[in-house]
Amino acid sequence: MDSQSVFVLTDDERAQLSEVADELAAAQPAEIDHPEWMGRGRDLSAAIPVRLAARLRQFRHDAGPDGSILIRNLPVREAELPDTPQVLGSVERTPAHSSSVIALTTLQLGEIIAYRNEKSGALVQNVVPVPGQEAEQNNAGSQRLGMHAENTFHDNRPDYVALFCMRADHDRVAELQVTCVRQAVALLTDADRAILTQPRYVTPPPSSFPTQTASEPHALLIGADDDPNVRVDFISTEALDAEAGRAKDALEDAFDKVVQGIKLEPGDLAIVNNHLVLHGRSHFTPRYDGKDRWLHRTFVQLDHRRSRAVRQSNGNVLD
Ligand SMILES: O=C(O)CCC(=O)C(=O)O
Ligand SMILES: [Fe+2]
Repeated sequence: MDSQSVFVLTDDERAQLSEVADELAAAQPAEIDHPEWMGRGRDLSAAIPVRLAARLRQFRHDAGPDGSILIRNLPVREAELPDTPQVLGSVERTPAHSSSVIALTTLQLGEIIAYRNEKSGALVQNVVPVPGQEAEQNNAGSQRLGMHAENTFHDNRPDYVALFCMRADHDRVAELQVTCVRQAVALLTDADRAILTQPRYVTPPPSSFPTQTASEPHALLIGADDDPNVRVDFISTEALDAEAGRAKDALEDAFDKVVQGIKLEPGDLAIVNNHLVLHGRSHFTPRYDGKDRWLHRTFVQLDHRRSRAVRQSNGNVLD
């Protein structure tokens, strides 16, 4: 990654953030999804180390050449962690130190959101391997997970996806893979770029969203010619005609050429701009012994008004 995409907390900053996380973890009512707990989190997000807040502020303005940031040396109390969960749809409901760290940091970036149909609408979610799900193209699997923008089908896709590592995989081979459209588009022909900016693609919802319908036809490259956004999920986005399909294949090749692997370690938080970056994961081998790879995940939205019509009572969960 570009050096500006990696931000390492000093040990003093880590201790400061750890203290703020303890305060949030103790806030009442002890329910992450309660509006009052989240409200306390917004307040306390102003007390994170100022250098980290400033870096997040710059990242919000411009996500840089990688479109993502890797924050290292965040506090994780490894000795106090419970076993890695092993169930489908695993989420955090009761505040703990680690869930408070990701909540504080990502509330400084924007509003944390979730989807009612996914992970039961919980605002802090777990990414863990689940027995029997190994081959599934979702975050409970452990075979290679294809490159995707998060919730590509949805009109209110998250602006950022944040992944906070508490445990690495046993063999230390699992890589979060990220690939940025800012590097990929330079590898495309003008003819392919022109096709990719036309609404010649649809993306169906994943099985976890049973009540949702497929997207309207959409382009894969959107906005500024010299710095477009990307909207594609190579697991599920379908071309509507053969020529559009060939351009999608060329786009996938371009993204594959500039992909970067990040072996997340405990205390690492990767935040990707979901308009510029596709993410996926390499293969790894879970043991289901309570010590498997374990990430917390949050989604962040910048303009909360944009989704108000699908959020009841001005809450943080989208229908
Ligand atoms: O396991 C990972 O590193 C990423 C999984 C993923 O795509 C997600 O949780 O959104
Ligand atoms: Fe994902």
